[in-house]
Amino acid sequence: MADKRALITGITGQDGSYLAEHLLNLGYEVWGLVRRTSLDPMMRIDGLVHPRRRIHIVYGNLRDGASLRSALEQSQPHEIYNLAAQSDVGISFKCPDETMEVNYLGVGRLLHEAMHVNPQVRIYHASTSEMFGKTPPPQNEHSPFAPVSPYGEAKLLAYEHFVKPYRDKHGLFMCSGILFNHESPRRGEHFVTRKISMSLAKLKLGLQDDFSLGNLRAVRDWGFAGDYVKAMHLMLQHEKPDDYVIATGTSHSVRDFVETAAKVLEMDVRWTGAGFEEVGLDRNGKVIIRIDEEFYRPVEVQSLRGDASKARRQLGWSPQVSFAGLVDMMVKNDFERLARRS
Ligand code: NAP
Ligand code: G4F
Repeated sequence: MADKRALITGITGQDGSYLAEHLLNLGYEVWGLVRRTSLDPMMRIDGLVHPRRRIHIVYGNLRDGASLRSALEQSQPHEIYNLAAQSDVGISFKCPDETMEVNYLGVGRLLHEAMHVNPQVRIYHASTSEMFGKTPPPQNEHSPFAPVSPYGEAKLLAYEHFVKPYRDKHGLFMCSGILFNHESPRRGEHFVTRKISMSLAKLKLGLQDDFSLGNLRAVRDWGFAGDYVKAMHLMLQHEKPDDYVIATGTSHSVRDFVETAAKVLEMDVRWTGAGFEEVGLDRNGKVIIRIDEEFYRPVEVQSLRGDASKARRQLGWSPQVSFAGLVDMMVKNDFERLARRS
């Protein structure tokens, strides 16, 4: 029997899959909270590394306190990783109520039940660089929060109204990871990096003619999800609970991502036109990328670049995969998978 049990909410998501693998490798007994409509948590883990029976499934929903109580009583975790969220910033403008319900109130429900079941439990909570919003880079733990999206607002409310008070007033061991964008071949297909890697791979294979993007000038600090889940675990092993920025410290625009990804497939992209009329052309002058207002946000976080020196100093954490390495990994994975199918 494993010495340590961990409960992961959001185990069917990108981070949940990498974290489950990491904890299983460390000898943890891993429990995952899933909804009735959730993906099979093993779908992202490919079923190769870990047999399904090594993840214990409990049903629950951050919208439902009783389900969380029952999941906690069943799993009796030493560590909880709260990764569950409505995690799509663009969708948060369309579904602000659901975003608040899960990303803000859901956190309160979980902490309330966790405190009741075991006040000694250690909890990681997934905060986000989206909370910095308008604050210019580089952003660290002392930078002011200034969210511009319902997603960022909900995450900030959860941090201020639940995470900090449960830690500072009620003595719960709570860490808030302020993670900058992290990606992987398991990234949801509606996030921009995966949309680009998939679309270019399809173009290369002749499975698609073109695709549309929104704001090419947005700048993000993109790291590899497999590196970032290790930081989550390290936070809960530290002597005291705290907040940590996790980032690479380098940033690139969406346009850079497209160009770097195209090079991996030996494709050229040449840009012409401006604003919504701008297009990306291939080497034969054919339009392969268009700009569509639909993919613009009502308000945009223009630029994110994190300073993770506190995590480096206190946790000994540093990212291992570079921007070029990440793009290469994502594009090749999509290309090879699609090529096998076609
Ligand atoms: P993701 O792939 O979108 O996964 C989200 C997970 O949340 C899924 O497992 C989903 O389960 C679950 N979920 C959604 N609503 C739920 C509810 N009401 N009750 C229970 N589970 C629910 O997200 P991710 O990229 O792994 O991100 C993990 C966490 O880190 C999120 O909290 C996100 O906001 C935060 N974050 C992510 C990044 C990033 O760049 N990836 C950066 C900063 C912070 P279903 O399968 O049932 O839909
Ligand atoms: O990939 P994105 O949708 O990620 P975004 O909005 O930065 O949010 C992600 O990172 C946050 C951390 O800062 C997480 F908290 C959150 O859960 C999520 O994981 O968009 C990245 C950028 C944006 O500026 C967006 O406007 O790409 C721009 N973009 C341009 N064209 C697009 C598109 N984004 C999407 N999703 N789709 C497009 O076609």
